[in-house]
Amino acid sequence: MPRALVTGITGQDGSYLAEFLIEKGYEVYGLMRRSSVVTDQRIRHLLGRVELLDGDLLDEGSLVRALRTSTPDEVYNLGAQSFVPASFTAPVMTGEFTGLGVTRLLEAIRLFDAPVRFYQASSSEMFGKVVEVPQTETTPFYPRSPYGVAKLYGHWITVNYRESYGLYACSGILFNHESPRRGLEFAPRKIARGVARIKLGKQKELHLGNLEARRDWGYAKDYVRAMWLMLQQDEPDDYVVATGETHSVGEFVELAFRRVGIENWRDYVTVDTALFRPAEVDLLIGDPAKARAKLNWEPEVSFEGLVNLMVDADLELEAQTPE
Ligand code: NDP
Ligand code: GDR
Repeated sequence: MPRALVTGITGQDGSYLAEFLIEKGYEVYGLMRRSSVVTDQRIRHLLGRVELLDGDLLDEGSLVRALRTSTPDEVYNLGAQSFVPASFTAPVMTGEFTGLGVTRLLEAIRLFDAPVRFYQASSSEMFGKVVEVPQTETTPFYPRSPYGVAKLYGHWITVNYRESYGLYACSGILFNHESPRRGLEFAPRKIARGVARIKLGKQKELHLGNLEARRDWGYAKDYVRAMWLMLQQDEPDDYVVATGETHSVGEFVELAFRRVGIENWRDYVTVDTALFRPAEVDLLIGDPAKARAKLNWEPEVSFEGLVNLMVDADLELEAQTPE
């Protein structure tokens, strides 16, 4: 039975990846940091099928212990401070979690001295103020937030450990991916939930920031499959994972309202400049040709399919939740 250790198992991707690996017959271990509040909502249905280990990307010793307990074949480093606006208000902490955290884990793996395969959750935010359209594995980086800068460090330290120590280490440059399990503060989930609540009469309007920004949005379940595929190849490498389509935040809003039968969506949306970022990423669109050719990976859910499934899920959830 192959064994995997997943950091960030309580997050959106961690929960889908854990499900995917269990289905593949893996013994799954998840690193979970202590909290005074409950953080296992996304993996509660998996309790008993995943082994949860106490640990924190800030604490090297806890990473060493997690490796010793799990003796993994594969390590997926999904843990991070992943919300871009929070990185502007907490840039140093973001650097610690999202940047240096990668080195702590890589160093723990190097000293553990076993043939572990490593996946790093890198991000299209590294392309930031894009210098090439669409973005590929060879597009130069230009991050626009402390988060993007921290992820860039995580990307290069992964490449460096591969080249310096021969570690099987891959950096997956994943573009935005969403699901009903997405955190409430990210734009697509905020929109899906807001639209559902407006439809049900629980909310009057939706406050959003920049509606012009464009993203390449996919479905999280499709993207965790790509993570796993990267670790099954003969040689470690870096891959862009994207749909190859770009849409504006405004388009996401329009489709979401349409899903619940509301066409005059502008009547319900207020643009709040307080939600604008100090530096914005205006346009992202990835070219997944390498992932398609080498990993045989294809996204299965379209942009409209994603909007619809997210709105439908939030409608169902909100209908069951008393105010
Ligand atoms: P989430 O924000 O949903 O999950 C982040 C996870 O990291 C949570 O489990 C969180 O734990 C954990 N975490 C945070 N800080 C620490 C720490 N110090 N030590 C250990 N664990 C920690 O992110 P996603 O699931 O959406 O993303 C997964 C990864 O992929 C992240 O690294 C993200 O930056 C990256 N990424 C995401 C993309 C996306 O579109 N979703 C695109 C590209 C990259 P807790 O529950 O305790 O907060
Ligand atoms: P992003 O995702 O920053 O791309 O990072 P997010 O959904 O937060 O923003 C996408 C775009 O929408 C605009 N926007 C708003 N964003 C939020 N959060 N809230 C709003 O009200 C709002 N209104 C407009 C933003 O300005 C932005 O342009 C996500 C994260 O998951 C990262 O961890 C990951 O690395 C990247 O995707 C790829």
